[in-house]
Amino acid sequence: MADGERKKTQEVARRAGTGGELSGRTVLIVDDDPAHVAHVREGLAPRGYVFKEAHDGTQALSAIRESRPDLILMDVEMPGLGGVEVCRIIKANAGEDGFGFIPVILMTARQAAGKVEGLELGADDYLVKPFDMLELSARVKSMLRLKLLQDALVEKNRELDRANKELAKKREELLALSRTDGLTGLYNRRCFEERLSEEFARSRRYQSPLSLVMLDIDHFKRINDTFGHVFGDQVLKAVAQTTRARLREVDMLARYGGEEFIALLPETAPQDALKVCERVREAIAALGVEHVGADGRPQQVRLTASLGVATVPSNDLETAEALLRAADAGLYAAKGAGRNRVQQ
Ligand code: GH3
Ligand code: MG
Ligand code: MG
Ligand code: MG
Ligand code: MG
Repeated sequence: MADGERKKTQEVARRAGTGGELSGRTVLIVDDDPAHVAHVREGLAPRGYVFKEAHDGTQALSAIRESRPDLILMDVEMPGLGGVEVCRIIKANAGEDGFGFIPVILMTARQAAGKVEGLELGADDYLVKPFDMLELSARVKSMLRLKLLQDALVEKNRELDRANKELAKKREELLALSRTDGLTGLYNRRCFEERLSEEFARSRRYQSPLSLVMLDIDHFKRINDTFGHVFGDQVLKAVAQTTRARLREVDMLARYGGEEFIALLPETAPQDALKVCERVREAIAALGVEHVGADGRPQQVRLTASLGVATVPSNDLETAEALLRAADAGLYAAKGAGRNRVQQ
């Protein structure tokens, strides 16, 4: 029910001296006999509930859908859809995406017939007409208390669910953060090393080629010294982006250290790895990173990088460390041979 309506009813009940957390709760009375509905309403009136009425099972179902009552008082014998059948439908839809838990008190003129069946189907209580109004009132009260407790539990569960989801998200974010290099957004060295040992093992098992590339920016110290550290950082980002764009999705690129990058190329034989490295080298050499000087004039700063590459399986590379060392040796040789080149 609408908050406004509930407040108003609570206020009325408070003034009438009934008050309490139960006033303003919605009670749906279902009976094909209007006189009986009126009788029940009258009997419960001092409690300050909000009443809804239905006069057959079908009406009852639409009233439930519309007003989500906190309690249903329902006649068993009605033309068409009977109370027991409606009860069955309510209880079959008691899930969170259905009606939720709504207590049902069945009312019937019959003595024992239908009583057991109704309770078996999930009716929460049972009254035989004609009943004592004080007893009805007391049972309604206790059922509503149950409903309130149940609602609180459901709400608590939802809160827990939300908190759990939030935690899982945070965990994911932290995990991603722990794998990422803050400046370039590439994987960091630790993450790379984990992946290297996995890929190395896989390459071993399936005898599939695995290439490892080490890339180091040439004379990076000069760039820093000439244009400043902040600009140097921009260059690192540009190199990271350019290199990443030249690799395949399955290749892993990481920042290995200051101005050193490292790439893992699964299923890549020496000749293909060379081609990839050449492509990367050319792209970096063609890159111009814009620097705006103190005089406000922009300038395209050019740079180059050297690359070393090694591939397994190979007779003399028995471990992932050996593969790393071989690529590093290639890089060292590329530097020695004049930089801006690839060495296998
Ligand atoms: P070489 O061609 O032999 O590689 O020369 P180099 O100047 O690139 O090599 P060196 O190892 O002498 O210098 C690397 C420089 O990279 C020194 C260091 O200050 C700088 N550097 C390392 N990490 C960062 C960083 O995160 N940002 C910036 N701007 N500079 C960095
Ligand atoms: Mg009836
Ligand atoms: Mg160095
Ligand atoms: Mg360098
Ligand atoms: Mg270096």
